[in-house]
Amino acid sequence: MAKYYTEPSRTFTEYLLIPNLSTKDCTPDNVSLKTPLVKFKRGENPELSLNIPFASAVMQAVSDHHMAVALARSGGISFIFGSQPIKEEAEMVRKVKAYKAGFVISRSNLTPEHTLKDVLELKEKTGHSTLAVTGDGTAKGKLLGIVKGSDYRISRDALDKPISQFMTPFASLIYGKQGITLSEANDLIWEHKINCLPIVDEEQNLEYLVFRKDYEAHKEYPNELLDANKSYIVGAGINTKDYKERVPALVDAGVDVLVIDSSDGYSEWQRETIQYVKANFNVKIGAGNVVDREGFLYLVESGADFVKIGIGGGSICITREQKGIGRGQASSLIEVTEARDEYYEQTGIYVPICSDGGIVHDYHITLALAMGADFVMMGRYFARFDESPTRKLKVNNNFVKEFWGEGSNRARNWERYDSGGKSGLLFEEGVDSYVPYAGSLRENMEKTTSKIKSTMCNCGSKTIPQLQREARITIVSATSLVEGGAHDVILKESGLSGE
Ligand code: MZP
Repeated sequence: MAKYYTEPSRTFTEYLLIPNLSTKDCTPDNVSLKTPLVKFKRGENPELSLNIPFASAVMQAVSDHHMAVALARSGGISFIFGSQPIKEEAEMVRKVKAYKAGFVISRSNLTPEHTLKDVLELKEKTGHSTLAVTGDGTAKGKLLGIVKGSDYRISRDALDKPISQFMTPFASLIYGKQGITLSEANDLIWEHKINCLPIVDEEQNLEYLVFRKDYEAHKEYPNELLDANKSYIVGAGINTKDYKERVPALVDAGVDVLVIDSSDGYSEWQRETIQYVKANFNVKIGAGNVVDREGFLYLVESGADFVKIGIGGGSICITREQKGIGRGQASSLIEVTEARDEYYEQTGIYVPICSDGGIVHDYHITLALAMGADFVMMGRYFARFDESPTRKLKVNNNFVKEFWGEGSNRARNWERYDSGGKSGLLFEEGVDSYVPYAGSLRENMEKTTSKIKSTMCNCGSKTIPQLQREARITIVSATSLVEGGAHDVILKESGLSGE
């Protein structure tokens, strides 16, 4: 006979947090959202942590290199989508790792033989008023000079005047040497009252440009998630089919952490993939998705560095309708957390849990953390922002962004849903949709994190581990759900509400 669960499968909306005593020092400014990304032994620190508990979903419509830079800047991590050719995924990872906060690869370059006309044309095309002059006209060529607006006078200089006659030559330039830190570069910028500092290597080849205005912007991101070389931390999705080719390419591109992206991770294919990666590479790997203790322990014993929880709860997901498998996200999380905590108790190894999918309201994130998740993965949430890779359109007079599931015909990510046998998507498990456009990632995340911190203060918690230990959570009855929103009043329009 089949096993029957006595408890129904529940979602976040069915729960609420009950406040604990808020001590006077428990203010949002004192709350830390730092959280482990990969497993660690009791008493040790995880090798990778997040500064905020946010990961963007392994989806074509969400996580490319632009999203990865924007999210790492704010302290979270993106997992670049794996449903693309290996070379292209590796290239996206490489772009994130090459992106140095405040150090930009020069995008407007000419040679000394080019003319003032070329300068004006390039300036018009790119909008850049500072141009690098290199031996071969490339971004990494030997730096021979810089051209800025004050080096020429359009009214006096002939358009065919060669750059060599009016550029500021290398001998007169203030420059930084390879390896200089951003704050040292900034000191030079201030000391010499310049707006742009070129950085060169030992052979005088141009590495980067540092701009005064970028440094100011950089200072506004105190939570940046950086590696030891000051590059942004980035993750990437893999599957259990082509991992022997995909993983070496991603590791070569500098990926920090991998995740096996699958709608059902409780499989021998995941075990084989994890074991292959562990045996051949020194890179962290998460696995999933699972929704129960058995699935969790199977992946942990296979060597997973973190485990992703959730089947069928994603906003674009129709797996439950199509196949009748899945579980309410809250129920999954509660059971897996119990298994994780027991495992920690017995072995001294803490395995972070990622709650993936089904976050609709900001408070769901706090609930997920209180229920034991160490971080959440979101698709819909991030798809709404400027930084997501999809088109912004106007539909019925409202701005929207495109958002489609990995199991939709549009993404054709059959590896994520494959259960062995013949390849190909025989039926869809996801939809193609729009989400309301919401503006910039940064502004939205500031609002969301301030809500999380505020709720944590209500719960008397200054850290996520404390919230996980001390939160008190209640189920809400169907009737009291009504009481949760505004009710029995006639609402006026308010610019202050909304997620
Ligand atoms: P959400 O944050 O949009 O609710 O959910 C995002 C999650 O849904 C992803 O991280 C992934 O686990 C899952 N997903 C992605 N595509 C599909 C699909 O096409 C899907 N069914 O379920």
